[in-house]
Amino acid sequence: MWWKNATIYQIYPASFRDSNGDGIGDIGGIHSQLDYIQSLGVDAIWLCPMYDSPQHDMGYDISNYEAVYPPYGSVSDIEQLISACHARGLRILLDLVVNHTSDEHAWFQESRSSLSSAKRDWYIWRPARYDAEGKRRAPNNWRSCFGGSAWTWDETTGEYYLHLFATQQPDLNWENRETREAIYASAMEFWLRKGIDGFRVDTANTYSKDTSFPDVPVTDPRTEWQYASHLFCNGPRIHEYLREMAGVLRKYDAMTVGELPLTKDIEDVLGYVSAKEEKLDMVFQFDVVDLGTGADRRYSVEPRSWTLSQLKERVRATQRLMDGESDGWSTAFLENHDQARCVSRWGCERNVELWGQSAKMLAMMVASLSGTLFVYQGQEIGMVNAPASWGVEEYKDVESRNYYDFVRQTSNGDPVALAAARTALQHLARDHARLPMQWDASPHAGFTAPDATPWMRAHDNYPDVNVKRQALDGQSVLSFWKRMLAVRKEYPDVFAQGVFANVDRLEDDDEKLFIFEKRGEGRKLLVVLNFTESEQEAGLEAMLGGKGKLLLSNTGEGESLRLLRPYEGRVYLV
Ligand code: ISL
Ligand code: CA
Repeated sequence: MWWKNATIYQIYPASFRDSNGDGIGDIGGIHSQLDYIQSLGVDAIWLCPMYDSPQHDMGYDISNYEAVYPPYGSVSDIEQLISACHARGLRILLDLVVNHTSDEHAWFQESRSSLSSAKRDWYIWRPARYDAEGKRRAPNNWRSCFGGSAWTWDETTGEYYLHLFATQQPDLNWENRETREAIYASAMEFWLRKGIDGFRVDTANTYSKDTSFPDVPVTDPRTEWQYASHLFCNGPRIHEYLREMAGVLRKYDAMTVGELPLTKDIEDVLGYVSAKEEKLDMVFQFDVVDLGTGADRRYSVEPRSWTLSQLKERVRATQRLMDGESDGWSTAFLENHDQARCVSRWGCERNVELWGQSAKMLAMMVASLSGTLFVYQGQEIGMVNAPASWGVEEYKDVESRNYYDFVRQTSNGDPVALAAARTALQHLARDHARLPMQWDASPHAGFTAPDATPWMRAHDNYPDVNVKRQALDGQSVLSFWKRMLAVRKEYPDVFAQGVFANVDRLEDDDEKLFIFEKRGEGRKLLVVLNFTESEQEAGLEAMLGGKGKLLLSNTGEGESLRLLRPYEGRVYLV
């Protein structure tokens, strides 16, 4: 199983590299950077959706599974990319988005055309309810993940369709066998036959819903639409569907990593990833990336609403899958295309020193965890969130825009509420991950042609933070990531497969230091991380007892067993 000790590099096609100067990244751009990608020491790439799409949700709204979004390139460009990757020994994963399609997909067009359409039942249609005044109401009070009702009224046939995400993302009806078979053929086998190595499976726990579609209790009186995710995640038939899907994947020996929002208990997670279940090979749990987000609404929260002890607890929760008693497999990641940058969330941007130190320390943390490691484009050079000075118009994501509009409406445009919303977006929005990749100090960070207008503005810091500059600097964040990945590869029993344990030392250190062990075969790692801007007592002498070998450090300094510098991190082999 190649993926167990692997590191997978995630690419967001729109923002990685533009090869033809139209301001939008493309497949040609990815192809042209395979040397760079390989130089990181990764084993595989995962491409976010590159399928044809009207881009209401950046390609997670697919209008044709068997075509490529023309600005990105063609099916043949992907075929060439697959061969080029394989020729270098890199594997390639695509994104599988089959909870919903775009409303422009031919299946939905046909489904919505009439009540008697052959594909009517391929989506989830329900009649209206009518209240006491005879006013038309949605079938229930569920809120979509992007805000507003999860149902949209369709004039043509006078019914509502369900969409857990944007209005333009109608949910497929997995209850229908014919629909499932069409999904397997079009979204999966079409690409598996071309030799891809697997899929990242979007919202892998939402295909089965409670088909009685009950109302949920009102938790937010400001609106009619209520949080209902617990009713559409982990539904009654989800395990049956995933097992069926795994049967298709098995024919091609393809791997899967499923996205698993809102599955919290380890027993439930194991239901998806335990090897004997034969469903998904691994999943992305949300424990860590959800920390510090609003409980009911993700952006209804102050910046940095988290504590280090909570972070430790959540890391531990994802690592429990690897403790030897379960037959599951885990993933380690701090970023993806839906998350703000990890340095801005968990590290420090106060000055260049602390930025670099904390970017490396976070790299050390995540790359020392067990499971398959995922690195998101730009993470390897310590890219940070868009600056606080940028106006809200720079935020293009459907979720950001909907949230800001929601606050505007419910607060009647109150400037204080809007300022808080903007602050929250600056801290947590999905947009931050979608800024152009910073290649060099030329205009637009070298992402596109100098005279082009990139689809999102390049970060102001690109003259300082970019690949070209860091590649020449042995002490850069990029150089550190390369070293880190090489060392991880050298000791897979402790890094990718070790058994994690928090080391609790002094009570009052709890919110300052994160110390953990990874037990492997007759040896262990000791990872020591200072999450503060000041020096801390390390007390390493007692912990190491003269036995540890320093594998990695994120400072250029000599090692002191007594003191840890701000955001210093070390990995010892004991
Ligand atoms: O991004 C989130 C919160 O801001 C998540 O709740 C996210 O909506 C959820 O993880 C599902 O994400 C996936 O499916 C979405 C798409 O917008 C995301 O980009 C994708 O990763 C709908 O297809
Ligand atoms: Ca382009």
